[in-house]
Amino acid sequence: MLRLTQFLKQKETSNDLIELINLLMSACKEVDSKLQNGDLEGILGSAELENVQGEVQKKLDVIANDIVKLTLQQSKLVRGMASEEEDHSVAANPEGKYLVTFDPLDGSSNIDVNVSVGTIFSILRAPEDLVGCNDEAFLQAGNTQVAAGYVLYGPSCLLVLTTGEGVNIFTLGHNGEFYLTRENVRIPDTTQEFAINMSNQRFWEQPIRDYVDDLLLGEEGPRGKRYNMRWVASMVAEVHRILTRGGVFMYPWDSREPHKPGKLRLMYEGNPMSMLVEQAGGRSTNTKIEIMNVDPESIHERTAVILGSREEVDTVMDYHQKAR
Ligand code: AHM
Ligand code: MG
Repeated sequence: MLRLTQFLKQKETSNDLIELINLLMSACKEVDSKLQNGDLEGILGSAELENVQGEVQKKLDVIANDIVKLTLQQSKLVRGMASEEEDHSVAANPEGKYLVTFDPLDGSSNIDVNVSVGTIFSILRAPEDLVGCNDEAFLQAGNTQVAAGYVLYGPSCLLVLTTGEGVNIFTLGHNGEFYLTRENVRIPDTTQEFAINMSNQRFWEQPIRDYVDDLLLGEEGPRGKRYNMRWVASMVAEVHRILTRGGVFMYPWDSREPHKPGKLRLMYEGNPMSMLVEQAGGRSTNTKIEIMNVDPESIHERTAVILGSREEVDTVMDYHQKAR
């Protein structure tokens, strides 16, 4: 079986990018080991702190953020980073050529119930004329990402990675090495499975309500087939299921906090997941345009997210277009 570095070398990935991905993986392995110890280290539960987005942080949100941040700060390659758990971008090496955005522990409401969580990351180039590091430097559309991926801390610890030439999956062995276990993953174009938090139904816009209503009608409805539903409340687990067997994931805008365009964040959730999904032949949209074409205005910008099997996402878009 090919090791991560061997595989990336075969694909002629640059040495710098290989070094950065390996560095990120060294941080993720540390996060994995913390998660495995859980209560043995007394690190479950709330940190009783709030992040910049007003969300209560778990102890492990803070620990994972510190691990990834301190690891990346050691690298000569990293100019700076933007994290879900940091108010502003954090500078690293003033000469570094890459910017990294990350959600250190996505799906963290699942930590205390021992359900899968993950680290999501996106790698961007530092702009040529950038002096030092600032938040504006990160405001690049998702279609400029150099690489993106996530590490899923589940029954196996997996790296799901794209460097812009398809999506590949690596499994962490007991020897601390990631091995290539699935090459060139493709999302089926059609599906009979959807993922959405149904408890928000009354807050959705009409097109999403109509679309989901029609799915629920099954064989008797306009879609003419029966749909299954899953909701883990952990985007990494959800996207991983879709990469594995197809499906559509939706976290649409809703009227609970009408001034926000959605719950999920563009720079370290929407964009990297969209790159993975599109590289695997799927589609990802905010219901208006493809997510990776959005010009970001702030590092913690929110977005509606509809992603997954291409034909199903097309159908969701049809419901929106008909309503316009
Ligand atoms: P987090 O980054 O604070 O964990 O929030 C993001 C998570 C996603 O992983 C998941 O899709 C969503 O929030 C679940 O939200 P909800 O609890 O509203 O269903
Ligand atoms: Mg998250």
